[in-house]
Amino acid sequence: MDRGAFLERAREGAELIKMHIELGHTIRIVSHRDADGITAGAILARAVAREGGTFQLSIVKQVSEELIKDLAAEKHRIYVFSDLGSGSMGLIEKYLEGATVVVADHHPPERDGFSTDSHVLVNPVPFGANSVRDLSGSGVAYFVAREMNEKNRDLAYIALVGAVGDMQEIDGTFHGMNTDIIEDGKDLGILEVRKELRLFGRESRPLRQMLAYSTNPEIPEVTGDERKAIEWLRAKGFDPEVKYWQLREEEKRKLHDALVIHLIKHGAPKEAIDRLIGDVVVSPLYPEGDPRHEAREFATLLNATGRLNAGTLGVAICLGDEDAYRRARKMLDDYKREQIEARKFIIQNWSMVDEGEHAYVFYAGRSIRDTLVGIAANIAINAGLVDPEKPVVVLADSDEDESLVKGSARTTERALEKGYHLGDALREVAEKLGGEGGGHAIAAGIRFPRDRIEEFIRLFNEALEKQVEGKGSEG
Ligand SMILES: [Mn+2]
Repeated sequence: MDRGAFLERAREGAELIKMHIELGHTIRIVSHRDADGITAGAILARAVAREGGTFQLSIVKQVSEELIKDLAAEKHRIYVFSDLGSGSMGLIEKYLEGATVVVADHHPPERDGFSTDSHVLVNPVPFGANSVRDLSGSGVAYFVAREMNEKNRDLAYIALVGAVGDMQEIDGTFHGMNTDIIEDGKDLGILEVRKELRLFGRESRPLRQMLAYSTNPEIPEVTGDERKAIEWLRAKGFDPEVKYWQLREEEKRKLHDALVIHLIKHGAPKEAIDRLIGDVVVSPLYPEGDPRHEAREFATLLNATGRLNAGTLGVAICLGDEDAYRRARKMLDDYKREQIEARKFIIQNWSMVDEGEHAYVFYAGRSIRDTLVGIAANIAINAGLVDPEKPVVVLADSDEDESLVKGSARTTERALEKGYHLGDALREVAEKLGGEGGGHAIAAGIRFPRDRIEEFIRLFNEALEKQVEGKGSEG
């Protein structure tokens, strides 16, 4: 890729942001809610603050026409989008015409650039980069920040956390401009790239879990079975309770060798073996054993805050806020506990379910949080409580509005073959019940008045019946 031309573009974006800071305008930052977007937002926020500017930041799931209209109504002079925006250039031009806009993103853009000077697309793809491995959204934000001020090189580790969150090093090595960020970070002594075991849990999981939960690659006869992981580790002379970071260098090598031999013996593909040991980014800014010490664990933590609609808490963590970190950890622990309790509740109370011709409907009242109904529906399927050819809906009282219930429908590929489309069915039913619904064929959601659950059960079964009949008449 043409790094020089890309950096020139990053400088244009940086100059615009600095100009508005000097004019005293609030920099309106909008970023994506995954780890890449959260780190990108944090990098831009830090860069603005460093110049003495003020910012307002939102972490969002996606860009929609609604969002851009709302942003336009805020009447800011400058908007900065990170890790998103490249697919919404037309909408941005339409609604944010009079404002300055910088899009710092890595997704393939609608066009190679904007048509006005006040809008700048900073994106490495038109310069020949591969969007999935050469640079992430946080990396683009990093280069904009670095063009604003050389001091922002101290954000290199955060930028790489975003890159790892987007799995830019999925084949085991960093590529493209990600390697430039690594060099910056090494120069400053704030990060290190080691050739290590790339399985999740280097800092926080005992080896038995690190191996048993390994899915990329899978370890034959070990993945998915903690007891076997313990046996395997003991047989090779390792303490299953120890964490990877606690191993001495020669112990790490011994573990790598044993795993490679195990994979070869079980006929694992060469790519799986190559991926096992590779680039692992760690930072001395955090103590060993802290999830923030290693980029993948850090990224996983940030992803979780995003999914729990607490992306700005993730941003605060990136900015070094210890209190935000403690709050996020507690939130995740609570969330995990709630998931375990939801699982227990649904298994113990499954007899309350309404089983119709085409669907199971389970009303959990307040016993399951409304944010967990999708997970609960999956639990019912995966725990074998249901016929896998029949869709499942779990309903719970809405946290926000007592008069409503929220529901999620889930099913299996096998059931879809009968002609079901859960999103279409829930949209249709929601219209009749005065609610809102829709989604994918296999997973969908709905919200409607709580006093209409009986009707919902009837209408949903009818809607699915129609879909099956429709399918039958096609053939
Ligand atoms: Mn991204």
